[in-house]
Amino acid sequence: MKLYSYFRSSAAYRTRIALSLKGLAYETVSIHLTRDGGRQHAPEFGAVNPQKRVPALALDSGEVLLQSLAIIEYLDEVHPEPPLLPKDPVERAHVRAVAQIIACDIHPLNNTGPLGYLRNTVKADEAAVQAWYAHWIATGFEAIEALIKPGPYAFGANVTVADVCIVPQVANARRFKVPLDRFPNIVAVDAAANKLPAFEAARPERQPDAE
Ligand SMILES: N[C@@H](CCC(=O)N[C@@H](CS)C(=O)NCC(=O)O)C(=O)O
Repeated sequence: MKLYSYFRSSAAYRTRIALSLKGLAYETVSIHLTRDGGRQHAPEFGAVNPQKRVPALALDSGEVLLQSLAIIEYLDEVHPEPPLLPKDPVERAHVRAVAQIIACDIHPLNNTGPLGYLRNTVKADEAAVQAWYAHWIATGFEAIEALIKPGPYAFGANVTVADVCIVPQVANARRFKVPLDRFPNIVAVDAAANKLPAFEAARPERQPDAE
């Protein structure tokens, strides 16, 4: 398999964690999201992913999968061990809710496109962009803090898609110096997950394209 990735992309980071947890080998194809105006916009990559974003996972069959949560659920269905979603439908819904708070409600507002729009079109200064970034993380994290209980992972003794999404979002928060002292559950879950080799291997600084 080939993972179209960028070391700093938190959506790619989620996918790398899932691949590592499943023990699956893959080749990294780095798509630099800022160099040359963003190499995701190159026609060759558009032919792989018409949405021009990472991650994309090219299967050995040549089929290309998009969207981190769709890719992760595909991996979980085809390689069920270890499971990343609980069997109980209610617990599955709780896990997916936390994953979606991050992937659907926090991350899209803090993504490259909206931040570029704030800077270049709205003409917001860096302090305003930073405040925007911190605001959407804090809003989403307030909900997640109330929904999880370190056990040591977000939903008990087994890693789930919730942890797979929390760790990269915490890394983004730290990179942008967003205070996390109001979120002890999230910080504890992040620390527990990061002790696992699969999470360690997926870290941005461990990637072949890390700068
Ligand atoms: N919802 C998508 C988000 C993918 C996404 O937006 N990736 C970012 C990097 S984290 C990207 O490729 N941005 C490039 C751009 O917006 O031009 C997913 O979960 O895979």
